[in-house]
Amino acid sequence: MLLYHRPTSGHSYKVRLLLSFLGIDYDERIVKAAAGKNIVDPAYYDLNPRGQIPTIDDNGHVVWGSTAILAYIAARYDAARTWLPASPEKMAAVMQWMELAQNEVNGLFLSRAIQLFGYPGDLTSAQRAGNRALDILERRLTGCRWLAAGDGPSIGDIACFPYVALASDNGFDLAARPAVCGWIDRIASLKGFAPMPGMESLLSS
Ligand SMILES: N[C@@H](CCC(=O)N[C@@H](CS)C(=O)NCC(=O)O)C(=O)O
Repeated sequence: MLLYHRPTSGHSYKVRLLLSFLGIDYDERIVKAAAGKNIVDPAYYDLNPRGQIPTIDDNGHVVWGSTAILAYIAARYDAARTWLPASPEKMAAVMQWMELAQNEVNGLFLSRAIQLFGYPGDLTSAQRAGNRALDILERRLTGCRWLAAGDGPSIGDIACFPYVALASDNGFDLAARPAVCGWIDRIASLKGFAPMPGMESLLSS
């Protein structure tokens, strides 16, 4: 498998984290960025029409976007189907949290990207969405160990994890959300966990 990504990209890190949990080796192509935009060869748009990362090429089968890639890898390579259960009810429960990851949690991404990487955007509305994401997660995780089924981690947890775990870097108050902090620690203690840049402290906590 070939992964197009950048080490500082949290969306790409979701894919790297699942591959790490599953123990799957991959090759990589680093896509460089300037002022919040990927510097991409025009041919890259044949792989990913949005010109974004992540994208994977799995033996000639191309998938773009972290949600689709996580679902593809879990369905194809996790024989036990723990990361994306096959039952319609459990699969839907996981996909609900993937939806949160692409909506409210994306406010955490945008806040970070605007402040640290010069992305264009409305910081106030990104922060509002980010705080809403943290409040929704805090409510869910008060009394639940994992986002979806409750009996183990899923790609829903992975999809929400990166920008939540990095949120205190750019002004969000994680200490006020103890259930979210406990969930971050639970993910960081799973076998195969590997941090992205900015998360190294999780290894020692
Ligand atoms: N919804 C997409 C978002 C991907 C995304 O925004 N990637 C960023 C890097 S973290 C990117 O490629 N930004 C550069 C650009 O949009 O040109 C996903 O989940 O894969």
